[in-house]
This record gives sequence, structure tokens and C-alpha cells, in this order.
Amino acid sequence: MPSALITGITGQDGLYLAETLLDKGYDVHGLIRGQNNPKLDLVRALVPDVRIHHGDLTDLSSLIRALRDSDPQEVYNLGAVSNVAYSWENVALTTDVTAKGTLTVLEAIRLHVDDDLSAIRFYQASSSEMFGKVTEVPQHERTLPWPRSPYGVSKVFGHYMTINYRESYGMHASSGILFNHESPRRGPEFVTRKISQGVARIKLGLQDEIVLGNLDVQRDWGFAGDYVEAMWLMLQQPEGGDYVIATGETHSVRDFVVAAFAHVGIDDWRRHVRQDPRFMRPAEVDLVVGDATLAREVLGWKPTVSFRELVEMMVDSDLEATRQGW
Ligand code: NAP
Ligand code: F7E
Repeated sequence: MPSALITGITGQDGLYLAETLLDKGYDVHGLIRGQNNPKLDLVRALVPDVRIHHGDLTDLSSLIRALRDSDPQEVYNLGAVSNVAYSWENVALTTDVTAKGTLTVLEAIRLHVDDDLSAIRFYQASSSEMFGKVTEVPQHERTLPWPRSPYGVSKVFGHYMTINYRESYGMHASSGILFNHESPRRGPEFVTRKISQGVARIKLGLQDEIVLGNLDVQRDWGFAGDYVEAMWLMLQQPEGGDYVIATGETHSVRDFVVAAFAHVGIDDWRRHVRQDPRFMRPAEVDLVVGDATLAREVLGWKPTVSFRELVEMMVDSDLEATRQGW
């Protein structure tokens, strides 16, 4: 039975990836941080077969211990301070976890496997945020990065460290440059879930308005369940590589708002949306759209959920959760 260790198991992608790997017959191990992590119960409820290891991306010895105890053939580094707005307010923490944390995992693997770096295949969760102020449209694997946030800068560091370990040590290290992917499990601090939760509550008469920042920005939004399959496919290739994972379609935050309200039969969405500079960013990523040709040709990967299906899935899930009082 192949074995995999996932950092960031409590996050949106960690949970979907754990389910995917368990379905494929893997022995799945997850790294959990903190002495009383509130999301541990969620992990135990959704993926009870995952074996838990305690550790932190900023703590090298905890990572070496997790590797020793799980003895994985594959390591998926999904752990990060992943909220872009928060990364300006916590620059040092973001750098420690999202940038240096990646290097710490790579070093832990190097120390754990001694000189046989082919023993472990490594996946790094890179991001379209690296493209920031885009230098070309659409963005592909060789598009010049121009990050616009401490989070984006940290991801650029992790991305190139991953490439460097592949080139320096011949490690099977891959980097998935994933564009925004969402789901009913998305944290409510991200705009899509904030909208789907807000629309559900407005529909059920529990709230009047949603307060948002910039409605004009455009993102390439896909479904997280599709994107974790791409992570696994990367590690099944004969050699490590870098792949853009995206739908190739772009929509504005306003499009998401309109589609979400329309789905619950509310046409006059303007009555329920207020803009507040509090949710504007010091530097914005105005438009990202990915070219996933390489992933389609080499990995045989393509998205299966459309923008409209994604919006409806998230709103329906939040309607159900709100009705049930979850
Ligand atoms: P998420 O829901 O925010 O999950 C982040 C995970 O990182 C959580 O499990 C969190 O644990 C963990 N973490 C935070 N600090 C840590 C530390 N010091 N040590 C160990 N773990 C730590 O993020 P996601 O959406 O699943 O994304 C997964 C990865 O893909 C992240 O690296 C993200 O930056 C990257 N990414 C995401 C997207 C997207 O659209 N979702 C796109 C591109 C790249 P706690 O629960 O304990 O906080
Ligand atoms: O913002 C605008 C905001 O926070 C999307 C992370 O997973 O994807 C994610 O980062 C856009 C931004 O995601 C609100 O200004 C308007 O332009 O949902 P978000 P993100 O910043 O794109 C990338 C690929 C990652 O790698 C990250 O880890 O929406 N926006 N009003 C708002 N955003 C938020 N959060 N809240 C608002 O009220």
C-alpha cells in the first residue's frame, strides 16, 4: 500500500486530497499543528482513516519525526498561511510558514532519506498569486512572476526552492501552479464562500447585506475536488515538473455575486451588497487566467465543474448548512 504525508490536512485541499488518496488505496498521514487544534475533530469525522501526526512547518524536528513515523513515498506540502489579505498584516509569519516552511519540508526530506532522494516524491502547492501583476495573458508555466502580496512573494520562494531541489539533488519534486479553486469547504475568509454563505443567509432572512471589497477583479475559479486529482497525477509522472492547473475561464467577483443571488431567485442583488474599503487590498491582482495546456497534454487533466455549477454547489451547500444550523 503506498503511503502519503499531507501537510495542511485540515484545509480545504488537504481534506479533498486525503479522500482522493484513501479512495486510491493509500495509507494517508496528516500533519496537524497546535496543541489543541479545533479542526482535528473535522478531520477525524470526514477522513477517519487518516493517521495524525503533530508538527509545524516552522519546526524542522517535528517534520523529521512525522516523516520517520509515516515513512511516506509521497509528500504533499499544502500547509501555508494562505489568506492573501492576512499576509500583509502578518508578513513575518507568512514568510516563516509559507516561504521558509517549504524549505524546511524539503530539508526534512533530505535529512530523512539520507542520500536516496528518489525515495520520496514531493508536491509543492504553488499559486497563481505568483503572477500578480501579470506580464502576459493567459499565464503559463514560464510566465514571469510578479507577486503583489507577501503571500505571493512567499509562494515564489517556495516554488523556486522546489525547482532548485529538483535541479540540485535530482529530487522528484513537482510544483502545481494552481489558480483559485473553491468548494463548500472553502474557508469563509475567501470571497466565494463569503458570498455563498451571505446569499444563503439573506435568502433565509437571517442577514440583509454582504459587505465586500473590489467587485471588478477577475479570477479563474475551479472546483477544489478536480484540482487535488491534478496534484496526485503530477507525482505519478516519471519525473517531477511544474504545471499550471486552471479552467482557462475568468469571471469577476461581481459575476460570482450575480450568479449566486440569481440561483436563489434574487435579481436585485445591489440592494444586498455594500462595498467597504476595509476589504480592499494595498496592491491588487486584477486579472488572472491560466493556460493548463501542459497539464491536459501530459497529465491528461481537465476540469469537470463549470463556473455556474461551482456557484450553485456552494450556495446549495450553504443553504442546507444554514437550515440545519451547522
Ligand atoms: P487552507 O484551507 O487555508 O489550508 C491551509 C492549511 O495550512 C491548514 O491546514 C492550516 O492548518 C495549515 N497550516 C497553517 N500554518 C501552518 C503551520 N505553521 N504548520 C503546519 N500547517 C500549517 O488552504 P487551501 O485552500 O486548502 O490551500 C492548500 C494549499 O494550496 C496552500 O498552500 C495554499 O496556499 C495553496 N493554494 C491554494 C489555492 C486555492 O485557491 N485554494 C490556490 C493556489 C495555491 P490549521 O487548520 O491548523 O490552520
Ligand atoms: O480574493 C476580492 C479580493 O481572498 C479573491 C487563496 O486561496 O487564491 C486565493 O487568494 C478576490 C481578491 O482569494 C472581498 O480583493 C473582494 O481580488 O477569495 P480571495 P485570493 O486572494 O485570490 C489564490 C490562488 C491563493 O493561492 C490563495 O491562497 O476577491 N474581494 N471583496 C474579496 N476578497 C475577500 N477575501 N473578501 C472580500 O470581502
